[in-house]
Amino acid sequence: MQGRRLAVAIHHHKGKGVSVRNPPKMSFSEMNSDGWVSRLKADFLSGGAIIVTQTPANEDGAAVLLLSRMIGKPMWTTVPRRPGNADCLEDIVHRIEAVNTPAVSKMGLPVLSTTASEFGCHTDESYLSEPAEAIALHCIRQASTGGGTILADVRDLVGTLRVCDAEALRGDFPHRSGSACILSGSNDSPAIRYNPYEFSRGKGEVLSTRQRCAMAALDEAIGACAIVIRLDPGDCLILDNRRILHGRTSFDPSDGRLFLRVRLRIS
Ligand SMILES: O=C(O)CCC(=O)C(=O)O
Ligand SMILES: [Fe+2]
Repeated sequence: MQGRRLAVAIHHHKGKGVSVRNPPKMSFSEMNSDGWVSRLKADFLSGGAIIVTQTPANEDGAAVLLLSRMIGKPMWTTVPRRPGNADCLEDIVHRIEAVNTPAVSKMGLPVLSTTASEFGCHTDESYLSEPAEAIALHCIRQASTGGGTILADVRDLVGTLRVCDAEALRGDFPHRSGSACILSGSNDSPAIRYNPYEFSRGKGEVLSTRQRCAMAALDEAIGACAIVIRLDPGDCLILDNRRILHGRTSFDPSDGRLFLRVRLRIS
């Protein structure tokens, strides 16, 4: 995207969303205790985010798949193949790491999850007719500095946006494979699909001035509400992709940062 800064100012611990600021944590090692799985589901559904700590940090993807299946149905999606993917249990576990030759999207831009660059707040698959409903991000290796996980709750964003901008975001925005509204749902239970990189380009279609202003207001609201948490190896973050935007700060590519990602359907 051109001329616009992403995640301008990240305020640590300033967001209003209690849930996203401090996602509930559960330990993988206690999985066999009574009610663990029901609590995992209930806490995930109420807060939109949960962290499972002490998840075995193996590259094979077995642990993140096990947790994902407790929440929903892992989805197979086409992502550019990258070195190492063959080592994953299944094609549905994606490696997120900086590689020497980043993958290139159909639009000719680097796929950010294969780079060490900042990846501004977004929801995954914003350009599909049915984006993933949840995603699991499992930290296998973390960077020494940077690589922080940026989170923003759509409920906080709606509380910050002017009504006219929120209204505009409920209109149709062109993206890579069609068009979709950015905001949906009721004011009490709003949903979002947003990727600034996707929605600022559309498929060659031009956004109206009103739409561009509304997106700028959304980016500003994200900058004001987003928080950064640091995931450590063994932490598996599970997010409601309709409610919690995520991103990550840049990091040193030589650090070998590796996350595994699974996308899920939960309904
Ligand atoms: O690197 C991360 O922590 C997140 C990457 C991401 O959001 C993605 O690949 O969709
Ligand atoms: Fe993502």
